[in-house]
Amino acid sequence: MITSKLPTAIIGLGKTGISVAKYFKKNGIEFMVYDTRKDLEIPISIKNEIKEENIILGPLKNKLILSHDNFVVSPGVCLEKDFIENIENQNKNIQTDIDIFDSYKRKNIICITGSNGKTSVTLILEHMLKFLGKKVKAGGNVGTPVLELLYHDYEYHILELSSFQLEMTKKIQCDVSLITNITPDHLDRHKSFENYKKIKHKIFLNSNSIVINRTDKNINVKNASLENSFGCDTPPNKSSFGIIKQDGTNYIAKGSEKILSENEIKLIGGHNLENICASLAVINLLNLDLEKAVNGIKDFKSINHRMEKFCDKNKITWINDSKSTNIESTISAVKSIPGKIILILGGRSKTNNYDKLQEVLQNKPVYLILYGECKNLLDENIQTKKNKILVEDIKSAIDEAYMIAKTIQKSEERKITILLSPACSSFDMYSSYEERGDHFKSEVLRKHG
Ligand code: UMA
Repeated sequence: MITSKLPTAIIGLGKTGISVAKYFKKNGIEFMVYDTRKDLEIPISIKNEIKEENIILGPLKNKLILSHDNFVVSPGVCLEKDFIENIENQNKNIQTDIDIFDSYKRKNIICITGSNGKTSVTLILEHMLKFLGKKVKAGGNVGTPVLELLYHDYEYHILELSSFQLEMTKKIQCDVSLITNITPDHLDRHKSFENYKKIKHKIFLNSNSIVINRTDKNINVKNASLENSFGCDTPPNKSSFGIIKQDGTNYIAKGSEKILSENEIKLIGGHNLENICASLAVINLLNLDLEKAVNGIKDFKSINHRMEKFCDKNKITWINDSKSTNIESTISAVKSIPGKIILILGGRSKTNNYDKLQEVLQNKPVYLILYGECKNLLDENIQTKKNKILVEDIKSAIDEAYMIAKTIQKSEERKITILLSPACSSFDMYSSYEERGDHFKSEVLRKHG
């Protein structure tokens, strides 16, 4: 609990900052909000929660540290090293909304992180728990700030935690924690892959039990048990989850027992079989009804912005995978689609190394449409056998993709998939991958739906 005569500083006036301000107001804690964006338009919706004179816009100055004892930092704000050191050297407290949530010692907390698949596992698990009749809510990176969960009496709390959220969070006490996988991401902020891995592993520090992806060498836990582990391989023991292939069909298996065929689920892609395995490992650890959870997943259709098949007309399937903001995620999206693909890539690049993606694309019948800030970088770094087209924005990408699809169909008469799986962040043109995905969907549906 925060106790100080000075107001607490909330840094960042986005979803997180607003939820912290709302929480402080409810609890009678004085606060000031800082946002580094000078020209930020203050949303009208928060004017009742935060007085305008309590909001300070512009670069964070070291002298503001004198005015506060406590700082709550939003995940998207990357504080300068010397600013953090100054706070710590003066024995002041810096924390996150996750730390405040942690202080409530709620029951049944499941924490999930990973470079890819963390939102999918979070939502699959939430769906399974609801199917089992539990009062459950997912929060954190998935969209609902964690403090919002405190206003309800949930039986289970699922927290999706990004590396941005874990970086400044102390130790989160939870019942189960899970890392889906670790591949390099957000290195511009975290500086090195080693540091990024370390931040991800913080999720295990105060957890009663852990679920690991046994096939991922970047997940390293001393003496980790393979029980309740998951992976894309055959399960090594009777309480772990994995995939068994038989007569050309993939099955999710617990030990040697096949419990779900890939043909029984509506989610697209091999990576989703792994995501289901991870979720089932958690259900198993919580001693809940596994058989019923397996049945529950059969009617789970898709996840917004993650391999979301939203339009299927005139033999053209449109898939929104705007959530794929890194190479690994785009690779698994491309691998999971049979047949011809028109792939829309672009946005703000997070890397200069596209070798792995190029390798996969070379072996698939893929037409590329490159858009946005990094289209030339992508053009220089990815060579494909089929056409490559460079356009300015998503609207033009849709027009070009449709024209290519129609031209292919004239000569070949077959089904084609148009996939937005950008492998880059959305920040060149949008405020989030959600906004990018929504724009893509609305444009496609307006013209071709
Ligand atoms: N801001 C600054 N200085 C900065 C950066 C941001 O003042 O250097 C301000 C912005 O002007 C803005 C506010 O901080 O007003 C935004 O705060 P934020 O970037 O922390 O974003 P929130 O709106 O609070 O949303 C955050 C997560 N965003 C990020 O981590 C970037 C959301 O994850 C999360 O859903 C939400 O909290 C609720 O917990 C989104 C995300 O993009 C989905 N996550 C990244 C990802 O998935 O790759 C990590």
